[in-house]
Amino acid sequence: MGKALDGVRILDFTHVQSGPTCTQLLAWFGADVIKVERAGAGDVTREQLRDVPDADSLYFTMLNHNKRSITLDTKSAAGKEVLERLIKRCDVLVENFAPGALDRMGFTWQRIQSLNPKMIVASVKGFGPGPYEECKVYENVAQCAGGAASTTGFDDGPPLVTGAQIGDSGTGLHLALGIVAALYQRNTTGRGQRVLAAMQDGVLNLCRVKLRDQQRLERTGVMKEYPQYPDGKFGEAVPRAANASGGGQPGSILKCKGWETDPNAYLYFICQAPVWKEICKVIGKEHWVSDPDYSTPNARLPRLKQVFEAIEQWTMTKTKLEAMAILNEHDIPCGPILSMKELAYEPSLRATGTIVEVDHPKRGKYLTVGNPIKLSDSVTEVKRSPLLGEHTEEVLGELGYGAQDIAALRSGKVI
Ligand code: CAO
Repeated sequence: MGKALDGVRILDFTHVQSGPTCTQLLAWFGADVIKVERAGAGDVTREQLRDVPDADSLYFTMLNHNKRSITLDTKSAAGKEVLERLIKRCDVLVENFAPGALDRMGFTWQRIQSLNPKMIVASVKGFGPGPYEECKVYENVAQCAGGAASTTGFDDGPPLVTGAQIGDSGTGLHLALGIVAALYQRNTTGRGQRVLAAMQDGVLNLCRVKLRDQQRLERTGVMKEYPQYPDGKFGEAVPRAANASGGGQPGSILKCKGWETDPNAYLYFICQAPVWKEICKVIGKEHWVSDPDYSTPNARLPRLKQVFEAIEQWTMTKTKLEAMAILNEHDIPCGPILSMKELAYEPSLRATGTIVEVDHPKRGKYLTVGNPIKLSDSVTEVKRSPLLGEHTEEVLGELGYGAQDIAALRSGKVI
């Protein structure tokens, strides 16, 4: 069976995390992704956070599966010529350089269009047009500038960044969707277009519910599902909500058996209104079903602290997985706090290809996260990341360069 993006050629000028996340997804769906790297160095992440001497780091390998790698000095005259041929042959150019780098290389949008009017040029930048557009941006800068940090953490503590890479990988996901949409539109227009995913915009999109809350706060001055209600104070901006649920059903993280020694012996408990009766039964508070102070969601809002304290008295008598099994029998939504160790060895994630073991010639076997998006007719097979320049000769051959030309490029340090 073919793959969804068979025949799509991607000129991959990405590095670090945000851009590589995007092109890895496209490669998993079957696109031919040609990663262009500087000879001798390559993507800076090849050597960042190394755990095996002289082998590509997990940082690099886990973001660059299913790609081909060529080395090319795109600032040299001969390198620019190779790049021109690549632009003419590819469908999409993806880049996440600092602002202006592609222009400085001599490849403006106008120039690329004149070389290949069908080409889609997709970019990750830190900020969209405006006062900060020239700034370089990394993950946590985006989390702070996109509203995530100011709304994450405990009320009495500083802003917090989250381990989920919503700035980098999140924006890579947004960009991938933009590219697929532009490819689809090209079927009718016959033309390429530019696709921009700014990291600030991507994070803000993922923090959409907090902009919802900002407007609710401005209108009513209070948000009853936040931990600041009823005893604390609300200011002018959405406060940090600790572990309160961001939706219409209150929730909280509760201790489970073993919490004193196990930092992950916790469970997220959602106090979903339709199963209130079952919750009361499970925790032994049947009288709350008819008690007017607790029987309705609105009555419970000022008493959420007491409600969750009572539920926690029960969860502390069970391990997180025991509690989950019992709660699921009653259709009560909950989530165990799973550690990376537990996820790495979870058999069901291995069975679905969400966690995959990959073999690498220099570093041996390692685990990675496979394609989280499953297409029934385009199944992802995760292939190891390329060594630096592993496919240079193969790709140059496809571009029409003969053995002598390639030798000349090599001796001139262009590749
Ligand atoms: N041959 C020759 N030169 C090359 C090349 C190649 N194959 N590949 C890259 N270069 C050059 C670029 O042209 C650029 O040169 P100039 O500065 O002279 O124009 C230079 O290498 C460095 O590129 P850069 O500015 O993108 O890299 P940096 O390390 O200084 O900055 C980063 C890194 C991530 C801060 C910046 O790229 C950025 O802000 N990107 C956009 C936002 C983004 O994606 N951030 C997420 C990164 S993941 O946390």
